[in-house]
Amino acid sequence: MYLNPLMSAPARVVVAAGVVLWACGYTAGHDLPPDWRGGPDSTWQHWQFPDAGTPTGPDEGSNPYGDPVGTVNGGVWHESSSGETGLWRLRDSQGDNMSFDVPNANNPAQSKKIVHIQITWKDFDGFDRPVIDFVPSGWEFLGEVNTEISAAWDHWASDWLYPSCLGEETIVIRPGEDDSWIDQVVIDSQCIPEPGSMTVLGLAAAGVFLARPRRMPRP
Ligand SMILES: [Ca+2]
Ligand SMILES: [Ca+2]
Repeated sequence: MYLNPLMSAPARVVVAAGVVLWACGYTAGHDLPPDWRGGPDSTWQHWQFPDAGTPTGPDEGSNPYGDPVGTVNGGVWHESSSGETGLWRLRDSQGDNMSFDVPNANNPAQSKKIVHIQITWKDFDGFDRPVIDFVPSGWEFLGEVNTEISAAWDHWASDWLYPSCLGEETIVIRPGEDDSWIDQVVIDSQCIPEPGSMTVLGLAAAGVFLARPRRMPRP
């Protein structure tokens, strides 16, 4: 369930309680949130593809900065496969892909953006792990972890860094060399201070401190 920031406070509490109860059963292997989820200037959104319509809004998540939008361009939807439900097959031969527009905090004090992307994909003969592209480009790949969920399905988490705090980015998922089957996509984002600027501020503060107590002794 996606929490609308404009929802009344009591309604948000009721919906949030329901999400917590439901999420307890779901998080095993499928949603492994980064430890900064819920922190300042962060968003998260979870698409599960429960029906054949293009997904638009996420199925759950929280984004105070706007409405995230998912779009499937081409693709073939399947109700279930090898124990997972609601899947998109992205065909390499047809140029299928899915894209996700994620609004973010527009906070000039924060100078970098980190994005954590989780994709559950079918690791099976004839299928490939999908590929991630960004609009705009220029993202630095930080690292990844791929975990087996079952004989057919894997969970792939990757982290990416952008050198400024963008107000919105688009994440494009397309097939690898063969077709890719996608069960779910979870995107977390956070604007963070640039470590370099923190260092400069820290050094400046130290300089003030060191410069202050110098006083010539009186003759
Ligand atoms: Ca699904
Ligand atoms: Ca596998």
